[in-house]
Amino acid sequence: MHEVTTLDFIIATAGHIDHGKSALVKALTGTDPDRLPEEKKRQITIDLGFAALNVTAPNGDRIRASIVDVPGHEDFVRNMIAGVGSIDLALFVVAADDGWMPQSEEHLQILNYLGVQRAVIALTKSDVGRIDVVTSQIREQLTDTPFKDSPIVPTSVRTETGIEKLVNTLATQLTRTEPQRDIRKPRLFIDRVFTLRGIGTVVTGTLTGGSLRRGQQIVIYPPNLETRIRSIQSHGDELEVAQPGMRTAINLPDLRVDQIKRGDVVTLPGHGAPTSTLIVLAEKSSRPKRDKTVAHPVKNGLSIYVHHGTSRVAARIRFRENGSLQAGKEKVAHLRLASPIYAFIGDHFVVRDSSERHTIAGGIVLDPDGDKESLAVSVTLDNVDSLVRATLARQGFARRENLLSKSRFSADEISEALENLEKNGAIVVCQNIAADCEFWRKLRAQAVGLIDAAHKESPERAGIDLGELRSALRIQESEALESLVADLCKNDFVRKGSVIARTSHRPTLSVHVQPVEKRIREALTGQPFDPPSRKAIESDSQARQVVRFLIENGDVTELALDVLLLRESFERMKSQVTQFISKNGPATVSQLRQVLGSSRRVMVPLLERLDRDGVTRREGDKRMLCRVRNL
Ligand SMILES: Nc1nc2c(ncn2[C@@H]2O[C@H](COP(=O)(O)OP(=O)(O)OP(=O)(O)O)[C@@H](O)[C@H]2O)c(=O)[nH]1
Ligand SMILES: [Mg+2]
Repeated sequence: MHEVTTLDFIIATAGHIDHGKSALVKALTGTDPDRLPEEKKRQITIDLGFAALNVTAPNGDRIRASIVDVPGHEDFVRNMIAGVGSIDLALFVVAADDGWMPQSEEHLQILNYLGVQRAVIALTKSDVGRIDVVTSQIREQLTDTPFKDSPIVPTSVRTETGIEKLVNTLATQLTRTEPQRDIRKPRLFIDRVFTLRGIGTVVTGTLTGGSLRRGQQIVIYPPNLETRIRSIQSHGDELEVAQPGMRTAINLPDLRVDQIKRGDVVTLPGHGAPTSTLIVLAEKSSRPKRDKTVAHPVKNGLSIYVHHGTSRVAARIRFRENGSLQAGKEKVAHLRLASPIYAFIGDHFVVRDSSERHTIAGGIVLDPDGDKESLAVSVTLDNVDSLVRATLARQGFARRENLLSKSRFSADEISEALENLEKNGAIVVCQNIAADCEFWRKLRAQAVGLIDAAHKESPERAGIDLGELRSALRIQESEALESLVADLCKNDFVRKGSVIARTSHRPTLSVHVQPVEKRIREALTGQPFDPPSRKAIESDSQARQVVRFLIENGDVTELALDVLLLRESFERMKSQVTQFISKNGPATVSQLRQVLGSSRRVMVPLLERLDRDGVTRREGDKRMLCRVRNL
């Protein structure tokens, strides 16, 4: 037996001005979507209107559909696009008396650019029109579009013809529509912001990608405002949780109305940030156009408006292979936006000209964090495995938690893909880093080359400093270096403090500097407790190299910047100091200096060192021994 479920969907109207969209919404739902006084006065729709349609599907499922009613006037296409950004089904309206008109065409293209796959066509004003003629005109117009097989239902709000049939047709279509996915990355593109007395700021929008809960901490991008949801409503009903596919109103009492605007996005923190440079796959419709501006290719470097979600942003478009974008073609392009947007991989957008009179192209986001160097290849955007591989192939590597965070896949789906791909050897996963195999192999080989070169060039050194390795490899992220080092240290390499070396590497001085070493050892042995200053010993670069080697190897102790002692001299001094004090009681620097035959220059840092090491303790101008702790 079929279990009855409740499904939430979003329908939006579309179609030329005066073709009867709002009248139809009223006939379907009882709600007049034209709510602004100016709309009532001018009898046109200016901004978005909303209504609820609850129906029972033929299989018994309850369908809660929200209808977004859009304006048809050419001056308000911008508002129309804001209304159709995240919809499941278009209610495409063509009046039987007028037939196909300019905004029928423009709205169709907008829906296509936004990837809307389903539509029901209402042939309105059937009481005054030519049903057969216009029906075949519509069929012809829809050839080669995703709506080519969409049902056409003649309606009239005057005679109430076809309204019931339209409701049933909508219900049937929606039962065939996949409900919106919950990937735990909710996004609510804000379409209205207002304030209610005693309640405060309210924002509304269509929820996609995940649910929002009362009391939840949210962030609004791009202004980057963090706040809590006080309450949630959908079509006037109080809700604990709003689901994807719901028209949603949320009360944000801690924010002022002027801090938020249409186009901003409500989401959860932790999934990337808005950006203003994007890599996209731009497309231009092949539909024949008499209007030159629309038919004209999109030129490289053109100033445009990008409509994404409910936002509209000025931008400049540049194509990867220069040239321009011809009708019927698609091209990878770089968008530089005047202000950032919060876009995901796979998001659709619409491009309008800078005068905002024409819809000239559309596209899909390939990389929301793209820069010029990382111009993308086209990939299968709906397959998480291929998206992971392509992203890593393009970027080289990524931190696991950042990988595809701005995509239409959940964190679990991405983790699973990483595991599978690693198992199959298609990618490398090391600690927190996921990397492209070829990239990682090259990076590793480069690192090995640098380590070997360091051993060869400076055999006296313990290895290569990690900071040096990082800058030579040009790795920005410290986590990537950590993973690389961990990977190298699995075999053949070893990390010692901030240095990495081959396990087999034993620091040695090269033959030609051995006389220098001899001279230095002699200098330090001559007067072991009061040797010459470091400056005197490090007379040239070879001497400096040897001193560093002797310090790294522990043969020489660096007491102070300018005071070097042979390790054995240091140990002897230490034991003579302790012996003297234990025999004679606390002693001054001067006493100890005389007993040991040293100088203040050496004695002061020596005693400070012994204090630090917990051997001696200073009291007044005397040193005493620290009590030996029973360990
Ligand atoms: N004869 C007839 N007139 C209709 C019908 N539906 C709507 N109209 C009339 O057409 C005019 C426009 O209707 P609206 O519903 O406002 O049209 P719209 O498509 O919403 O217009 P915009 O939102 O401005 O694009 C109104 O005067 C309606 O009374 C119909 O089925 N038959
Ligand atoms: Mg209207």
